[in-house]
Amino acid sequence: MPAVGHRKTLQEYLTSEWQDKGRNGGLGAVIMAIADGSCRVEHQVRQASLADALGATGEINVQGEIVQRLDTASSDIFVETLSQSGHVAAIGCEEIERPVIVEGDIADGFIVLMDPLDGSSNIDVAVSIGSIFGIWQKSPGEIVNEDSLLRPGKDQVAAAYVVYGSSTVLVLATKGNVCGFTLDTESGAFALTHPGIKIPAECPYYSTNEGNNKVLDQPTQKAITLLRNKYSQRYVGSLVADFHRNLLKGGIFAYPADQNRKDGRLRLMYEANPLGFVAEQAGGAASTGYQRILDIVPQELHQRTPLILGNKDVVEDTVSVIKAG
Ligand code: AHM
Ligand code: MG
Repeated sequence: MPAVGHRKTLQEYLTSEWQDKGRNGGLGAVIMAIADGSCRVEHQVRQASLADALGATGEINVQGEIVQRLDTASSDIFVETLSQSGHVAAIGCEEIERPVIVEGDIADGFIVLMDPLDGSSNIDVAVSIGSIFGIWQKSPGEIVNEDSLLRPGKDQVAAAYVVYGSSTVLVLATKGNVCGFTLDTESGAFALTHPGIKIPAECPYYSTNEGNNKVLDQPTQKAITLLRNKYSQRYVGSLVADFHRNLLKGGIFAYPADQNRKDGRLRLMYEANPLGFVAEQAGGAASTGYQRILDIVPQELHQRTPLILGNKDVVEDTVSVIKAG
């Protein structure tokens, strides 16, 4: 008997919970395409070392970063499952320079922006990594082109991420609701294990790359010093894993701009927007230090942003220190 037992599977959850709320069936198909893709990615991640599938491809991506073989494999898998869902009109991907415009007449189509495998530096060393997705709905009759992907994060209809850790968990956020589903590797089904996620009021942790401290400006150094003096540090170096822990346990993640990364390190469309949406729906907040992440009107697909993410009051305090200068 599968470990899923009495728990609702993701498929059952989408059918029962979403139908009542009159949600468009297309969004459920997009979520199942993400779930199906992540099962395949999970398998590749677990088997990669045995299959000699680790290491770099030798290519540099549009971000100027070394492409890992699993980055490419994950990107290919999700482009395939999302394209075949019949409800995705366009896909933007951290690993692909130009958007994938899906052919065919998709009336109630969605636009998905994704980081197919987040945590590049941890891929080869068996440390938690993940996949991140932001989902927007196109207007009925809208002809989708490359510019159609440049939508602010506040217009997302849903966001999701999958963490491939000691267990594989898919977290799904829609307006006012965040739920987590754990993969039962025997049956291949995700089962509801974390209903109604809210970031705890307590904030035990801060997560930042302390090695960057010396290149931060003075106000940001001051803000990080305050976090350091108050909270315990936890930093995996995979945004998905750091965020997932802070979402469930309470915490703040900060990757600010610095002298070497004037626009920050992380990507607005693939990382900050989806996780900012999840955080807000769970009662948290996401900011650049000066502006709410979800209010940013994107100028280009691969743009970077500073990111301060997590418990609302701690994000607000940190932002006020940075703004005070
Ligand atoms: P990636 O999408 O290429 O993996 O890069 C993003 C990752 C995040 O997961 C993580 O928060 C950050 O880069 C870590 O950066 P650093 O090694 O500079 O601390
Ligand atoms: Mg990433």
